[in-house]
Amino acid sequence: MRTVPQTVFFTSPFGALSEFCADVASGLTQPGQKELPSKYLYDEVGSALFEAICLLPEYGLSRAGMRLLQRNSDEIVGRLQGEVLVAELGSGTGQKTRWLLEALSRRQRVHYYPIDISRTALTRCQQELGHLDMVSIVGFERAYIEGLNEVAGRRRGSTSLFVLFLGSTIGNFDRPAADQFLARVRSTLQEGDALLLATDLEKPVSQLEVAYDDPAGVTAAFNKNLLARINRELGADFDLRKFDHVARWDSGERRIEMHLRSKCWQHVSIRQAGLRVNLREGETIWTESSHKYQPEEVVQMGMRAGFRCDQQWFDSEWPFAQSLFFAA
Ligand code: AVI
Repeated sequence: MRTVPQTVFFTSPFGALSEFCADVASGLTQPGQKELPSKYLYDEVGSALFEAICLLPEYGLSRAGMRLLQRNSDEIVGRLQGEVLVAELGSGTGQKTRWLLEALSRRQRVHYYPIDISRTALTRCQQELGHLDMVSIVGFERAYIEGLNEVAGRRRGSTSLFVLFLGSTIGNFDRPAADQFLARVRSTLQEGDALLLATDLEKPVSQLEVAYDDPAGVTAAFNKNLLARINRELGADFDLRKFDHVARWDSGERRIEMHLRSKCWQHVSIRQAGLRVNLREGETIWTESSHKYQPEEVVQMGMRAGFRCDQQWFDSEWPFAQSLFFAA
């Protein structure tokens, strides 16, 4: 049966710019290490650059996640009980989700709720998935937990929720913040609801360093675009040529950190924040962390948040895991 795809965006009109301005100001004026939150890497240019990163031979992460879903979606979906509503945290372009939705649509009508702070991502997701038979899409332009609460409010009767967190974005949270985030996800769920969580696994440092500092310079452009975004949106005057992209492995925290290192002593003004910032030669602005996991660590992380791990699937080419949890 062919159903007419339904797409509705619930948009978020307030406060985005002033929150960005406040976060930039506090990250660049805090004592010690200057920081910018990684969520701001993803404006329209940054999202396009991230998609280009995913095509790089050095960056195997997203292809691994995709392969796992392509190969195992029927099995994953087969482990879910009864009717489910699907909520995806950070839909991105929706490409990886296709396999799961197709598998589910072979057994039920699918209500799919992508949740993303980027309207562009939701639109791309609709373009990618909107034509699937038996699938209706209602996108939420929201922060993850806020959107998830709204989706949870739509459940009826014995329908359960199947939450997808597929981009391995959990790795961009510090470990304690990842625990807290999963606990917040759990608190919006009922016993028996499911969570499919993607995580990038530990691998040789040389492989990680080149994945986050590719020779073509795409990741460097992705990182520097954050400064360009601050220029565009907050009237700042960062000179991107005065910064180097740096990707370094922290063996204690088991994470790749991305920084922007100032090549010289410089000052920058950010008009909308009414701020002037000094940077020393060699000083860095920390823009992202990407934590890498051991498989058992992922199981434990889910358990601490109130889930039980049902099954994990691993990619054989690029160490990466999809872990299926049920709310306990
Ligand atoms: C979105 N996230 C999982 C990516 C990662 O690998 O941590 C973001 C990224 N940063 C640099 N390259 C890709």
